[in-house]
Amino acid sequence: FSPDGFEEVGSGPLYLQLQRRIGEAIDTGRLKPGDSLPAERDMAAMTGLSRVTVRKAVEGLVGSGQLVQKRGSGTFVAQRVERLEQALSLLTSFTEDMARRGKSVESVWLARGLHAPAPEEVMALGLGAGDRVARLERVRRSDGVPLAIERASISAQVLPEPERVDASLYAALEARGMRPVRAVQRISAANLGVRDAELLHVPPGAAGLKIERIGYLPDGRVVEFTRSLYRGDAYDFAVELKLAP
Ligand code: 16G
Repeated sequence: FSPDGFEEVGSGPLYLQLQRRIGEAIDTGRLKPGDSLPAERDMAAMTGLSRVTVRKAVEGLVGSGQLVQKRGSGTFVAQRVERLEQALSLLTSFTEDMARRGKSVESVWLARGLHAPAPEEVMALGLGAGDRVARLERVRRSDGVPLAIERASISAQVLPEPERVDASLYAALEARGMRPVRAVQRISAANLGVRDAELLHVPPGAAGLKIERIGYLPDGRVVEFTRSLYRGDAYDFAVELKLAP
C-alpha cells in the first residue's frame, strides 16, 4: 500500500486485499522482520480504507503469525525462525545448546527471587517445612528471537542468591557442585495463552510444547524442577530409538 491511496486491484473483500498486499510486502522483503507498521489510524488515512477494514486485515496477519502486536508499542513484522533440531537424549543447558550452534543467547528475566514454595514445588523438589524456593523465570532468546519461556525452581538451600545467576543457571549450579547429571523430561502439547504468546512473539493460541524437566544430582536428590514453554514453530525434538528387548 502507498500513501497515494489503495486502488482496488484484486478481488474479494477489501480487508483481504489489504492483507494480501501487506503479506506480499513481507514476502518480498519490502517489510522486514522487526519493522513497525503505521498506526491503524494512519494506515486508514494512507489507504483511504476504513479503520475497521485496516483492523481486520491486521488481525488476519497477526492470526497467521506474519505480524505481532505488542501492547503499548504497536504492530511489527514477525521475526522468522529457522527450526532447530534438539537432541532429547543429552542433558545440556540452553546456553550450551546455542553456543554449539554458534548462536547468541539473551535472557529476559521475568522473575528471579526467593519465595514460599507452591505445593507442586514442595513435591517435586522434596522440600521440608519452612524451606524456601528460588524461582528463575525468563524468556530465552537466541539471535534476538524469543524461543522459550522457562520457569525454574531450585531449593533455596542450593541457590540462596538467585539474583546472582547471570546468563546460565547450569553454570551457577556447576559452580556450587550442584549441576544435574540426569534428568527426566516430559513433553506435552499446549496452545499458548495471550501473555505467553506475546512474550514469544507468536499469535495467541499458537502451538507450543510444554516441557517439564526434573534434574537429579549423582546421589539421586532432585535439584531442578523446570517448567518451560517452547515455541512449536521453532523446535524439532529428536531422539534415537533402539530395538525393544
Ligand atoms: C534448558 C533446560 C532447562 C535448564 C536450562 C539451563 C529444556 C527443556 N530445559 O533450557 O531445564 O534449566 O537449560 O540453561 O531443555 P542455562 O544454563 O542456559 O540457564
